[in-house]
Amino acid sequence: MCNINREQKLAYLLRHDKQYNFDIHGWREVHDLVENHGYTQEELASIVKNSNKQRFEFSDDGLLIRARQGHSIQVDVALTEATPPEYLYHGTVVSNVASIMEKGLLPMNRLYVHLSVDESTALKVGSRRKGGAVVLKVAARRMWEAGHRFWFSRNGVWLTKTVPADYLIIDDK
Ligand code: HQG
Repeated sequence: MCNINREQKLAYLLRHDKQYNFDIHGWREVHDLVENHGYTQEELASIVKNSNKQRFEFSDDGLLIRARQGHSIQVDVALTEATPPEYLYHGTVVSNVASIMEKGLLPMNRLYVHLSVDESTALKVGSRRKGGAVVLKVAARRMWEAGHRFWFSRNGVWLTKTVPADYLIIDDK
């Protein structure tokens, strides 16, 4: 069984912890999490295996662990650059929409804007926050054709640096 709070704490420790000196590829020593943050090897293995979004991975030798995406710290987690499908989706809340339609989608505290391959996933992302969820449709292929770069993480999240408002369509289903 995977305790969601322990997983969330791990997500923080692997994506946002400015106190730790991460390797440039985002790896943190398993030993550090065991010694200083109260995890056991078994608990970490269980979280990595059972994370519903497959957020984390171990190095081949099992000594290091990292998040696959979602960082605010500057790391290069070997994302795959790729040509996006015609449309990708971004889940947000009503109160952000006016600002987004003015300034475009910005990465805010993270390194990238996060996009989903389908509307239902984006709706779940938007529903994490209070306020009505809104799904924005992103004309991703048109952006790519205009020179914007896209990557995807090993757990299937699409990433780009910013999405100018011209490429956004409000899906009010
Ligand atoms: C919004 C979770 C106003 C943006 C999820 C979002 C995702 C703007 C918030 C992943 C804006 C940033 C990322 C603008 C963007 N004006 N608001 N110009 N541009 N925003 O958490 O995409 O469970 O950094 O719409 O499932 O919500 O952690 O990004 O509401 O995949 O693995 O600013 O985090 O994955 O919020 O979520 P976030 P996000 P995990």
